[in-house]
Amino acid sequence: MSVLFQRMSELVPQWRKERAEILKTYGKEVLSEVTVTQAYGGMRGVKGMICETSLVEPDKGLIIRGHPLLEIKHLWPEETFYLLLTGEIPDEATKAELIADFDRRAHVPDYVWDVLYSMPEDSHPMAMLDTAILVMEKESVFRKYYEEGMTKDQYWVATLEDALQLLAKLPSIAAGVYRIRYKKGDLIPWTNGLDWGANYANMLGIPDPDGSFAKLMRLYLTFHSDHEGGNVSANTCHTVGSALSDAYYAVSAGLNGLAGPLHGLANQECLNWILETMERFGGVPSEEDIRNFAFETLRSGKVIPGYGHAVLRVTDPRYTGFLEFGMEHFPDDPVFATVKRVFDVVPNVLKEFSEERVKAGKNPIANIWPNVDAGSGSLLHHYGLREFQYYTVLFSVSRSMGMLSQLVWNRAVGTAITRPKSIGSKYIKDTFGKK
Ligand code: AMX
Repeated sequence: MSVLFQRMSELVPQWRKERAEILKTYGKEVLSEVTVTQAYGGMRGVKGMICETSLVEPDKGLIIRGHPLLEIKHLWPEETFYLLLTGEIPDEATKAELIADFDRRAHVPDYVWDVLYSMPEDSHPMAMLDTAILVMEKESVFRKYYEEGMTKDQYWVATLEDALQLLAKLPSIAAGVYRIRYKKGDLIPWTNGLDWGANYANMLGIPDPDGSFAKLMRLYLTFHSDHEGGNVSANTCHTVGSALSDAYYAVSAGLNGLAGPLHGLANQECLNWILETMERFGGVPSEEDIRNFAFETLRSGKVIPGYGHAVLRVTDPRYTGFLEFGMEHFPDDPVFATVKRVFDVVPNVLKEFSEERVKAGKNPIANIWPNVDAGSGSLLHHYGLREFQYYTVLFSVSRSMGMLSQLVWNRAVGTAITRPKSIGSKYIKDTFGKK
């Protein structure tokens, strides 16, 4: 048995005990009240689900299992996945074991490539990725064992097995999607002994003479891995998984949500805005140029992409980490230099514009600081990865770690099927109209 399964076998009974004690002691306490605005407004801020893998604090950003992100940015994705699952950072031997375990599981069945090659040439890369995951559903050991009468206490074991199989194959599939969709030539095979992030970087086929693209991929995969449980992809994966649909169904569903423009697509819009600014001013714009262009964007009724956040109220630490990477590796890259200069200017522009909005009776802009998407695209652009539609696939490979570890945890503690109560507008008028 691998160290991961061994450690999980020790932890799962503890988690179950803790859950039972919490429910017994605090089961009747009230966590959240829900206003009518929240019910109409995407349940924003309603505390109604449990997620142990990570937390997003408005004033700190992403915290994975108690570790603020920038304190663990050195972790490789394998270590991040182990941390998400167990709450512990693995030692070097365990990390090496995980890398070897992915080697054993990395082979992608031929039928996946047949399906991908037969999809329309103009398919969206996210549709290709999600289709590939779904077509592999027949490999699910969870479904197989469930049909054979597996007992509930074994659900997490079969789910973890599915999770490892899927994760090991995702870099090859995602890189394959890139090479097929954008006609980059033959597929590049998985290299045994190379880690998950570096393997993905290598299979994309992006030239990487100094190995820094592989470093970026490791950072990127760790940074996007999880963002607590309520975001669209995690929440969708959780809901589908709560019906005991297996990991292939659940992750594919979650990624279909990530494909939406309000979720995983934002980073391509950010890069577009940066490139538009550069095109307008013929290179790296001055601070004054950026200020004028930002106001022009806002006054035309558009948002400044990459700024603002539903939860965060400070600079996203993931943005900070990416900025540090760019400063270390290519501070003079014009697109990166523009991103940095935008950061020096746009928060003040948004502050002023927010004040104008308030005077006009509109909502303030709750967060004037950059989110993760403000900078990541410029780093990918530097390495020549310029097929913007593909960026969400990179995000997907990473976010699958978070979704899968949440799924395993939920199976381990036996979270119930999701079933919030919905009401109609009549209920609201009847109930509150009488007041
Ligand atoms: N530029 C202009 N206006 C903005 C703004 C921005 N960057 N951020 C927020 N606002 C506006 C909102 O559109 C809203 O206007 P409205 O009341 O007229 O509809 C008002 O400020 C209040 O919104 P909020 O409470 O500050 O934000 P929110 O929680 O409703 O929305 C978000 C959050 C991210 C959708 C919003 O900040 C936005 O559109 N940002 C730009 C797009 C972006 O960067 N998206 C990526 C998010 C990160 C991710 O999930 N990948």
